[in-house]
Parts: sequence; C-alpha cells; structure tokens
Amino acid sequence: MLLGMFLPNYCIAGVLSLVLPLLWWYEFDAASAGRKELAEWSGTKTISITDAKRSYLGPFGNDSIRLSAQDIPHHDTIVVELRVYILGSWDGVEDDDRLLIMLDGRDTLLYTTFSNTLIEQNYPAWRGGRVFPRRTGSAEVDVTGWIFSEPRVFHGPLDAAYTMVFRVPHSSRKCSITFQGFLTDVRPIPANEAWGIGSVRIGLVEKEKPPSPLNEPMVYPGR
Ligand SMILES: [Ca+2]
Ligand SMILES: [Ca+2]
Repeated sequence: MLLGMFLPNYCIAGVLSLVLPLLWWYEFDAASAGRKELAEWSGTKTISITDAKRSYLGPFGNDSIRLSAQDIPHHDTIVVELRVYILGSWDGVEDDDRLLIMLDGRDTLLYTTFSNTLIEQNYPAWRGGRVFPRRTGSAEVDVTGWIFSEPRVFHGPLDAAYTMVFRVPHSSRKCSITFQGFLTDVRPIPANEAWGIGSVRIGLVEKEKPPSPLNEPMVYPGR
C-alpha cells in the first residue's frame, strides 16, 4: 500500500514482476472461450457456457468438472488463479454446501462451505474451521444475472464472486484442476443452488537457476 502512495500503477506492476517472476502460461475466460477452450474441460455434466450479465462455465450442481493441461514448460511452482461464482441459496455450514478444488486429483487447494443466505460459511477458512458471515471474502455480489426465486420468500439476484489464488510446488509437465460441488437442499438443484467458473489462469514460476560461478580471477600457472 505504501508503494501506491508514491508510484503510478504501472510502476507497481513492474516492481511486483521483479519480486514474482511469474509467467501466465494458460488463461481461460468464459467471456471469450470457444470450442477449442471448452475441449480442455470434461466432467459429469455437459460443459457449456452461460452468457448472462457475466459469462461462466456452468451452472453446475453436484458435479465434478476437470480442466486438463499438458505440455507445460519447465517450472517448479504453479500458481492457479480462479474466478468462481456461487449461485443461488447456498446455506453454508447448515447444509454443508461446499466446493472442493483439487490439483492433479491429489492436492486439495480448497474445501469449504459458502453461503448466500443468512447462515454462516466457513470460507475463507476451511470446512469445519472458523465460521464467517455469508459472502465473506467475496469480490463482488449479485453480478452474474442469476435469479433466485422462492415464492413468498425471495425473488432477485443472488450470487457471489470469489477470486482465489493458490501457489503450489509443482514440476510435472501436465496438470489438472478439478472442481466438485456438494449441495443439499429441500428443493431441486441446480435451480436453487449452483456454481460456475468465470476464469482460470495458470502461472508458472520458472525453476531457480543454479547460482552463477563467482567471478574468480583466472590463475595462470607459472605466472
Ligand atoms: Ca438453499
Ligand atoms: Ca443447501
């Protein structure tokens, strides 16, 4: 923040890039994705994009969706940046309405509950941990165009957008990111509760190069 007082934004970006030598190697944005980008996804439900006020992959319910990437350049750390939309009347800790995000089907990046109702949620803590008011940590609310309707209770926009960044040691030339929803409710899903994916970026931090040899003076025998 202190930097912001003295430097214009482009300078801050320059400073940050020195601190974090990050290459954004892969970018998926539902607003511009075509058939080629959709082919990188698979799951328990047909992969399609909803274009409303925002574009997102989904809506999904109790589904498992996977993004697969390969031929990744050499790296030793992977950075995953996600924009996830929590759609409808998620009930947080009461119904244990939760999302699981895994890297390579093995490393859990996120496993926690969300709420758009009056009930508390675990995010930004993990499932079973601290609880927070609904939508804590969200970047925006009621932005996608998703309408939740329950007669005599509620009718209107109901969603929350979360931007998340995960940084994980990783050197494999391929990776997958799996998203799985676990939703329960008295009313049918997903008209009631669902989720969508707005964007995914995969960044690579290049393998640290070995330190360069010291500039030792050449030694010439006999001189
Ligand atoms: Ca609900
Ligand atoms: Ca629920």
